[in-house]
Amino acid sequence: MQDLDSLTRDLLDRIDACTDLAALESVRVAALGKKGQITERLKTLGKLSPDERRIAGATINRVKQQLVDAIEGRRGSLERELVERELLAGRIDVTLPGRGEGQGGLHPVTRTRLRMEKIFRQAGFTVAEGPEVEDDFHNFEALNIPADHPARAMHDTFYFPDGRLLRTHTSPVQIREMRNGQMPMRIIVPGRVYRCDSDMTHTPMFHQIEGLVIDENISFANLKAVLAHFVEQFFERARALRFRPSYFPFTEPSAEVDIQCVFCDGTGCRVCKQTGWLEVLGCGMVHPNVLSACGVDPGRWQGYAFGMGIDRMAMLRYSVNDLRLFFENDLRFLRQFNRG
Ligand code: 2U9
Repeated sequence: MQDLDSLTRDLLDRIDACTDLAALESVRVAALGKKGQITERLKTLGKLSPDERRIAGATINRVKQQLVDAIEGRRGSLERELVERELLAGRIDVTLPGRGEGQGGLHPVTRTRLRMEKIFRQAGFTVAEGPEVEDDFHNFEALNIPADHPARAMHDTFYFPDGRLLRTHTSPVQIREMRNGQMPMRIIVPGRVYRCDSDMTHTPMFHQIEGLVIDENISFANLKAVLAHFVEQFFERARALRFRPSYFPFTEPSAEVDIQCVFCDGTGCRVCKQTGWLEVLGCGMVHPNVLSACGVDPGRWQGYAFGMGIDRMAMLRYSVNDLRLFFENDLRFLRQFNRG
């Protein structure tokens, strides 16, 4: 058994010399694995006499236990060293500044809508809202839009199978307000509207704001004053307005309104195509048929109405030359609008 003693010492030395867990595992396999040196010795016990086997067996098993204990002890200290090394390497520097939470912000179209609402509120308007899914009566019929009008065609309006539709303007909200509300009335209606249209300058969903004022003795002069005030407030500067005769089924007379170009002050540039004017609004005096459809007596009450695209006004305010940028939700684009 002399060589078992030196084998044991040799194995214990190798265990002590291990500097990592992988090396320790290979010593364990070499000693106690299926073909390990100690395991091989246990296999030879069968060749001995019962007396010799008892003594030799006890000795080898004692050595085996000694090695198991030594390996476990070494494994424990190697694992502790590893944890300590990792803690030291990954030490938390509590003096570092925090990473901070990125702050969200309002979409430029929302900012523009809120700006417009504020200006009109200060001018005595209240904000009204209504459903985006509408019926034929509120979206067309009551607005004096006849059954054969092109706006009613499938290629201009999104219809549901049951005949309802996605509103093509916010005007049905004014119809609902007039049929339920009290006169006089002074409202603006912002919201999403839908048209079956998609190209450089049109998206299937866009945002509109419309205004409606109904009172006694209302004239086109009141309309001009309110629009001039709005444009001055919105662009932070008085701008010349130009009214061009136009046609809408729900207003008579009707006009399209141009403002002096906000980029060149009317001298002519790329944005206004050298005309000095930008078309921004539609408006007119509410058609008597529309008042009648809402149970409002056209003999007593008159009104004016106007409408404009919020997205278009946001493009002018922020000098954005492609409408689609507002709908792609690219954070690199949107982050530019959240600086105060
Ligand atoms: C009622 C009566 C009249 C709303 C009006 C316009 C003119 C108009 C367009 C501007 C650009 C829509 O976003 S746009 O494409 N709108 O030109 N809208 S008058 O007239 C009404 C509304 C409701 C009861």
